[in-house]
Amino acid sequence: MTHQLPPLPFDYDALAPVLSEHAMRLHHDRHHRAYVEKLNKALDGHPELQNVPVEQLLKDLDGLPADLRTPIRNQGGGHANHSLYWSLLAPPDSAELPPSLARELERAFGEVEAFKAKFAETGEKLFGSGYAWLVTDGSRLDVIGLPNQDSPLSIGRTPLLTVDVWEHAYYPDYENRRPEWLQAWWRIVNWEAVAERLQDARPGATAHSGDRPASNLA
Ligand code: MN3
Repeated sequence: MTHQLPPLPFDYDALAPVLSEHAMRLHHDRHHRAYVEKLNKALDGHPELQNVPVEQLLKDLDGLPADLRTPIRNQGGGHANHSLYWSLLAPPDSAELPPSLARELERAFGEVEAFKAKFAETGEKLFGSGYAWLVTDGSRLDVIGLPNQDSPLSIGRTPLLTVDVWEHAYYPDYENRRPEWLQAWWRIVNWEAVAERLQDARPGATAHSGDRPASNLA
């Protein structure tokens, strides 16, 4: 049993012109695949952990065998973060912000535009590679930046929305213009998926207790 690269939930060209087919093939088929392969390699010597969802492993890095902590954090994080990321994207201008989610964002950040400004600024200012995140601890919403492939799950937060600001995520289409990428990116956010995740992250939610497994364990 090994982790599998999940197919994109849309066609490779579905996000154009925000992201080109070329950029999506590179990002999914090369970068995401590499994380999955390295994750499986790291788990080679630990058959007892091969069936554990990667999100589960990320929630307790300190509880892992010492030789697995760094590979799970980096490669496991890379797999979980990309799987989540794809699920939060949709064809340009196809998704509307559900009123319920808009209200939650207003409650936390004053207004939706203030949330967007904080999120974009967090992505712009993140030095090097990483992601900007909208997270919850079960009650309040927060925007944070995390470096590399670090997952909010490892610090006890449930991720609701994220944008990849590794150069590989935007360089083919935007070169070094990260702010331009972060501006265009709003057009491909799958707001329904974000609202669903928030719903599931609430205490007492029945369907899921927070995150969803990214890994195909079949
Ligand atoms: Mn990436």
